[in-house]
Parts: sequence; C-alpha cells; structure tokens
Amino acid sequence: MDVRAAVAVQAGKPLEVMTVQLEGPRAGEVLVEVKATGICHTDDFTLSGADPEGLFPAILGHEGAGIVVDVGPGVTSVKKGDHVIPLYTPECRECYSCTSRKTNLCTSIRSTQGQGVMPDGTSRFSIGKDKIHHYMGCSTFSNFTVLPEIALAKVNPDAPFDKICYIGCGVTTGIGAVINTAKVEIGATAIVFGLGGIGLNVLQGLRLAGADMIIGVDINPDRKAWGEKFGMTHFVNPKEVGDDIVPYLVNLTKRHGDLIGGADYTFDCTGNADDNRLAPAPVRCFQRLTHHLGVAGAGQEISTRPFQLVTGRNWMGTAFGGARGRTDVPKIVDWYMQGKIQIDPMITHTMPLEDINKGFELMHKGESIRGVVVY
Ligand code: NAD
Ligand code: AHE
Ligand code: ZN
Repeated sequence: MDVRAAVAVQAGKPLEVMTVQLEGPRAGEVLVEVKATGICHTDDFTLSGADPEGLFPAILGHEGAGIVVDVGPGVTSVKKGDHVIPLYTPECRECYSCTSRKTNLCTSIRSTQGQGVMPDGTSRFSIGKDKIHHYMGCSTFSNFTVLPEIALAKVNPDAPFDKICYIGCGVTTGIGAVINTAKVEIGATAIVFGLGGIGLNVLQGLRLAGADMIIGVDINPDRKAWGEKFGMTHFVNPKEVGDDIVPYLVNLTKRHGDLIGGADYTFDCTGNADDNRLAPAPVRCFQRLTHHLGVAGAGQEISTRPFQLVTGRNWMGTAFGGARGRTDVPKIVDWYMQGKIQIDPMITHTMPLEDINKGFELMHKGESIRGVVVY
C-alpha cells in the first residue's frame, strides 16, 4: 500500500516527505495506522549522523500512538481497532532478559531492530525496488507502519493520540527513571540536570514519588518556569553560580544540620556528554544513585574520579525508564487519564507531517518541549 512518510534520506539533511510503499504484516506482525507521533531528541541524534546504529535511508520516529488496522498470522494479543503505543523496547515475556526480571531491555529482536529490519531480516518499507530501513522497530514518521506484536502496548481507547504518543518515549523515560530504576522514596532529595522533554518528566516523577527537595539545573533560564510547573522546588543556573557548581549543590542540599550535604539521587538528562561527569559528584557518599539518561554519539565517553565510586556512589544508566512496555505503558496512560500525571502543557507544538522539519528546528532553538506530528 502507498503511505506518506518523512524519510531520512541522508545524515544531516532535512527529512523528505514522500509517498512510499508498505507491505502488509507477516506472521507475528501488526499493521498500525499512526495517528500522532512526538519528535524526540533521539530522532534528531540519529538524523545528525552521530548514532553508531544510524542507517539511511530510514523512516525515523519512535514516539507514536495509533490504531491496529490489520494483523498477520498468529497474532493474538491485539486485534483490529485496538488503540496501541509502539514500543522501541518490546516485551516478549519469553527471552532470558524478560524472564530474568532484572532488566526491561527485551533482547528477543534487538539485533534485527538495530539493523533496521523486521525480525525475519527484511524491511516492509520501500520506494520502488529500493528498501528503506525501519527505525528503533517503530518508524512512526509514517502514517502507517508495521511492528512485531510484542512491540505494541494496548491502551485505553478514550485516551487522545496527540498526547499519549509522548508516553511512547519521553514521559515513560522520565517518570520511569524515578519510579522503576531509582525507586525514589518519600522525603528524598534529588537533582535533575537538564529540564527538557525528559528532565521535566523526571521532575513530575519525583513529585509523584514524594521527594522533598527537587532541584532543577539548566543553563537555559526559561526552564525555571517550566520546572516549577512540574514540582521543582529549587532552580540553579550554572551560568549564574560560577564555574564550580558541585560545591554549590552540595551546600544547597545540606539537611538537618549536616556538615556535608549531597543529594540522594541525581538524574542527568542534558544529553550533553561533556558535562556528564558532574552528575555523580553532588551525590551523598553512601550507596546513593546517579542516573544517566542522555544518549551520546560514537566515540563520546563519560568519566569520573574513582573516588566517587569508592565512596559508595552508584552511577547507572536507564533506558525507557526501566519500563516493561506492554505491562507498564497502559498503566501510565491510565495515570494520565486519571490526572495523576500531566502531559498537555509539555506538548508545545503540533504540526502536520509536511511541517515535520519545522518541529526539528523548534527543538534546535530550544523553543519546544515536545513537538507532535498529528496525521
Ligand atoms: P532537551 O534538549 O529537550 O533537554 C536538554 C536540556 O538540558 C535543555 O533544557 C538544555 O538547556 C539542558 N542542558 C544542556 N547542557 C546542559 C548543562 N551542561 N547543564 C545544565 N543543563 C544543560 O533534550 P531531551 O529531549 O530532554 O533529551 C535529553 C537526552 O535524553 C537526549 O540525549 C535524548 O536523546 C535522551 N533520551 C534518552 C532516553 C533513554 O531511554 N535513556 C529516552 C529519550 C531521550
Ligand atoms: N543507537 C544508540 C543508542 C541509542 C539509545 O541509547 N537509545 C535508548 C533509547 S533513546 C530513546 O529516545 C535505548 O533504549 N537504548 C537501549 C537499546 O537497546 O538501544 C547507540 O549508541 O548505538
Ligand atoms: Zn525518544
């Protein structure tokens, strides 16, 4: 069938909106009509050419919501008409990773997903005779896409597509980092570096978890007002504090007559590998945690003094907020519908597919929190 897609033809070039061909679902696969998709920084990262797994041409997009229109042989967990959120982290519930219960990163189809193809090793997208790669197993920058059944979360059909698409990545990543990965407790102190589409969701996760002191750190002064909307209690702009922000933060987090302060948790959501070494330093020296969320290009590394770890700190990463997609994503949609979490204010811009490159420009200028394409 003919579908409309924004194709990443070449690294570093704007997406090209065109008609491409999509084959129907094979065994274990599902055809989804995508109703809305968020534009995440990771799409931009891959489009830039920095992603070691970046393939071109490809149909990017991994933050969607839509409706099942057809299913291939053997599909049992979703049916035509179901409302779904595509999962770049699937949940097969059978592989070693899923059954271990130690990680949310299902490994059953990770290798083919990283090669831009379906689990059988082929692509469903093409232009004439030329194949186009899938992306993160989702390719939501197309009005129709095909996914493996295990990469779909069935969600409340009353939930609005143009809002819940954000749960397909940013919302779940931020809130999940707090709830699933860090397991923040009531009364904790936390520092969030970077108050963008991910960091603001970490803030609302901390509020949900009952953290007392929630410090937001951002070099963009406009992010102070944004942070305050989502539970931030203190804002620090490193440009105003001077060169060494660590002692400032340690001092700010002194509690109960402490001589030495320090947060219980930090979350690095800057996506800026050059500054990532800051995150462990203002954490207290006993088994407390710093969480790394930003993705980084080929060759980039993060580092810290071993002293930071010798003194009991843990430095760990989290992908998709530690969420098991088919189990946890429907719950997060319900939290939104029940008013437990906010999404609407963070969707700052919506646009048709034809204007998707404007969405990327708004992101580059720091003007949007989330741009959403509505089909
Ligand atoms: P964003 O650009 O919207 O937000 C980043 C924020 O960090 C901005 O407000 C910016 O001003 C601030 N910032 C940059 N450098 C800073 C510094 N040195 N100190 C303080 N603040 C600084 O980006 P986003 O959409 O929130 O994404 C953040 C990162 O998370 C990206 O790398 C993205 O690819 C990644 N991400 C990871 C996952 C995951 O599963 N781990 C999921 C989604 C996105
Ligand atoms: N392809 C990159 C890694 C990109 C990455 O880390 N992706 C995150 C999700 S970011 C969503 O916006 C992720 O889930 N990683 C786990 C995984 O299995 O990809 C690279 O460095 O090669
Ligand atoms: Zn994302």
